[in-house]
Amino acid sequence: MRDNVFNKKVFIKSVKENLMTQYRKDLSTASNQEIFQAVCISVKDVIMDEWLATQQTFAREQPKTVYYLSMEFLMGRALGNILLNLSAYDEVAEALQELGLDINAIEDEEPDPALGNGGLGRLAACFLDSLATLGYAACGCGIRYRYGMFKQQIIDGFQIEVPDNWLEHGYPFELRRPEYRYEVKFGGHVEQEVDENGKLSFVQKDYRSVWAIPHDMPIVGYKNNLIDTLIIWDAEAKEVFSLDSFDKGDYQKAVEEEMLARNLVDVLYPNDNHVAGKELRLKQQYFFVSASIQRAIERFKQKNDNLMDMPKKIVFQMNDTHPTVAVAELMRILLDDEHLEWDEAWEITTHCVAYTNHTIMAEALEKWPIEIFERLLPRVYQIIDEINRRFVLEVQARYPGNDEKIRKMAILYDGQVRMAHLAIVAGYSINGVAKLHTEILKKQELRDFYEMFPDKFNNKTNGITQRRFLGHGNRLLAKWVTDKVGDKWYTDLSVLKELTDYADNPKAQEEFMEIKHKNKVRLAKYIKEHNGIDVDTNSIFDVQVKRLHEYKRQLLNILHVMYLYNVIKENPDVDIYPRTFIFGAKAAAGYETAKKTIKLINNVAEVINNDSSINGKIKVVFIEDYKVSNAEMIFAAADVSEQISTASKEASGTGNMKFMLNGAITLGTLDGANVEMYDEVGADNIFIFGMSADEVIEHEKRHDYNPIDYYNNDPQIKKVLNQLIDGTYSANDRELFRTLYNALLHDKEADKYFILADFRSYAKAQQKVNRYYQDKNSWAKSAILNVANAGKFSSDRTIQEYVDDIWHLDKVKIDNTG
Ligand code: DL6
Repeated sequence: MRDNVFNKKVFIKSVKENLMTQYRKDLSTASNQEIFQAVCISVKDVIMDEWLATQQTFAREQPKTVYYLSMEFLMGRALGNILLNLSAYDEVAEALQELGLDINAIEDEEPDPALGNGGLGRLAACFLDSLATLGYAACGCGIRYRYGMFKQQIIDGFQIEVPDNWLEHGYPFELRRPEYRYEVKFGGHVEQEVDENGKLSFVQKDYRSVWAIPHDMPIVGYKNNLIDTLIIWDAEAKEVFSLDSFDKGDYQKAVEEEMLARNLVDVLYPNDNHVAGKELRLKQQYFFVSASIQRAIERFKQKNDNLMDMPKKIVFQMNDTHPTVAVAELMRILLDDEHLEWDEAWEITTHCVAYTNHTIMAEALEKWPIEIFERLLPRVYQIIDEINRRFVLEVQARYPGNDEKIRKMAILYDGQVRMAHLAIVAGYSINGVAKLHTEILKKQELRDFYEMFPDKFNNKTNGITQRRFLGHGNRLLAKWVTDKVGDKWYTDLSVLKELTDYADNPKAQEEFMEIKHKNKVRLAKYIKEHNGIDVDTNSIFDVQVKRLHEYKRQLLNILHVMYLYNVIKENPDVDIYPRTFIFGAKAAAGYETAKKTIKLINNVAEVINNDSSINGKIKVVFIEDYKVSNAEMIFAAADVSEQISTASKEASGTGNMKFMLNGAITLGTLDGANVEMYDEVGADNIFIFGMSADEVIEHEKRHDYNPIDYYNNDPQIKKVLNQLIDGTYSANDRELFRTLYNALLHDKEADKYFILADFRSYAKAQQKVNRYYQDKNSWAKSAILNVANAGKFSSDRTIQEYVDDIWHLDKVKIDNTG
């Protein structure tokens, strides 16, 4: 079937036909966007067959399904990835070439569906890829935001946020499914009614509601004919108001419902590791969670009549606290719609929901004012109240007279609903995303819960899909790896270990560095086109790309660049191998310190890049609009991967893994998954610096850190900090960066992320990088060993662990020979 469609002739014919039927154009007149759409329609034809076959198999075999509930899915472009997983990439590239078209140019026509902020959303996307590839029944459930993560423009060094209208041309791979719509209700009040059997029931009255309309996106497994589904929910008004109903009492209601539907899914909140606490956000959460659970239960009931069997067929994985209202919504449906008793509903719920924690940043743990919750979701709130009442009794029984425990653990406390507590009380599994992170959860953040429910806690170290981040993003290296160890790595990344045999081989080293160089040339071209900066492709490409957050310490990196610049200016002959410092980061729109850091990076770039006296020894580049599609190219070109968060703060990181897989050497702290990367690759092939997590936590407990000491005792640090306020990087404006200066030295929690404490050790590690790179063989050896030891960090491994320990799914085989 596939062979036939991706046969060059057949494919070309189909693309031409699509151009004709869709646009009444031929190749000579069609735009690249139109050709992209035509190509996608041809590809979608193939997908449809396999998608249907998968759904039919699922319907027949009824495998247990994981519903991955996530506010964010940062999918990145689909076309290239789908072609790769269908094993048709080369054929389609050749076919397009015959038409005089470059597949890269066609791929560039696809908008990045940026329905996520960063790590958490991208992880969800990698997980779906792995679930489909490993042959499991999975359904991602999220929101079809009309505007995804904003596009970033850098104007005069400042970040400007531009709306991301990703649906402008229509998205070719989505399928609108109005036949599976569900009603989601907000507001009103709850009344108790007694039915004919004398049973008490709770009914929500005077509510406003919307339709949740699913749009299905295909998640194509790698060469296995299996296609899972990502459902993204759109909101539509239940009744479209019309002037006809002006005189009817329902006019006001119709207008409100129309407004509710219109605003509900308009935009993704652009905050990473931070909650804005907006009422609309809670509406979004409830909206997609309610619709997803209704869908899951309806599907279940089509083939099963005993709801008590639900845990055998369904698991809801709650991706962080955002979807944890699922606990109460599932209870509500089981109690009110399915008329189960509390104990039965609780039995089902507590065997169907599991929770992943992705952060220990206090500001990211969601809490909602009870007032908002009760007003917006009155029945759901009643249920949470009851869950809380029962849980508090449990705590009292376990710790009699210990009110402190209740204060720390209750779900409702101090006028707030603590969503993480709700998830932990109900969830049968609670996992962190890297070993260190899970240990911190157990010993610090969630210590009381761990003491009470030790068996619920487990670790699942994150992973990434090698198919996108090596197979698609770095085709040269992918080919080299396949030449050396065969192509099994596409589905079993542990085989990369066999590359160890090549690490010392000079020829392999040379080939490897040649590929790295070609990828650097590709990125340099992109930088030239987008930034107008010429970079030296023989320089070290030292890269930090990720969301901008103080704990990730982009500020440490740029302060070090400023320090290095001072060193070169003072001693022009100093031994510094040419280095290009590359940054890419979006800051949440309201996050002033983060935005100032972006401005600082750009201003430093402006000064350094234009100083001919340093002979181009160092350059600084800020890549605008960092996103999945340019990330693939950036990882491939990196020599050094900056993973320099304050130890204990980065739950895992996944960018670190993508760099490693592409043969960049990590310069990092012992934080998140860096710790496990260090264990895998060995101390000789990674540059570690800085305080340990325990040291950081100790300082935080003792409140004894004083950054001023570093300022006073280290003249070079002092000089760099003074340059923030002496106009060196701000055309004599002494105020522009004063907030950054104060944040490091004078604010209440000055240097909260220990930048000055780690500065010297970072600078030393950077010096090591400088020396090591000049020993070409050693560098190449270490880089190859990074690839060789990246096997553990495949999301296939992570997903298999979720399946074995939490989800217990059945493998499904799709026979699509028909
Ligand atoms: O688990 C995925 C990803 C981790 O790799 C990052 O370390 C962590 O910061 C991120 N967490 C979040 C939390 N979001 N909120 N809100 O994005 O998760």
